[in-house]
Amino acid sequence: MKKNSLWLALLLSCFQSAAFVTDMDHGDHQPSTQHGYSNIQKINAELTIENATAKATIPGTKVSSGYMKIINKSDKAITLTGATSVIAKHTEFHRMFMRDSQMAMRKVDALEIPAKDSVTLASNGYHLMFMGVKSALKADQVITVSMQQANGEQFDVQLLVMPLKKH
Ligand SMILES: [Cu+2]
Repeated sequence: MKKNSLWLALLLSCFQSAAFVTDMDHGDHQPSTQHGYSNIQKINAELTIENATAKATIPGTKVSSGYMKIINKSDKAITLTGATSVIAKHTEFHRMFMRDSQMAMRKVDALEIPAKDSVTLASNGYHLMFMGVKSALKADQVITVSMQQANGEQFDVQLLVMPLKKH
C-alpha cells in the first residue's frame, strides 16, 4: 500500500505539471536572464539543451519533474544512462504511457537521442523525475542536473524552476 501511495503522488506531480507548461509562454518570467540561466545551453559541439525547466514543488510533497529539449547535432546517437542532482535523493528518467486506459509512468534506464535529431522531455512523455527533494523548489530558482552518457562522459544542465500555477 505504501508503494502505491508513493506512485500516486508521483503521478499527480506529473499530471499537474501539464498546467505549468502554459505558463512558460507568458512574458512575466524571463528565463534568459535569470541568474545567468540561459534557455539555450550549448553543451558541446554535439549537444544543445533548450528550455530546461523544473516545476516548483507542491507544498507538502518532495517530488518534482524536469523538462527540456535535448538536441543531438552529431551523426551518432547519444545515449543518456542517468541523471543526478544535489536537490533530490533520487533523479530518474521516466516515461508516461497508457495502461488500461490510464496514465502511468515508469523508470527508463537509457534515453537515446538519435543522430541529427532531438528528444523532448515534457509532461506527457519522457521527463526527469526528482524524488526525495531535500528543500522545496521555488519559482525562479535555478537547479543543476548532471547527465551521464553511455560513453562515460557527463555534462551539467541548468533548470529554471517554474511557478506553481495560480488558481
Ligand atoms: Cu515521473
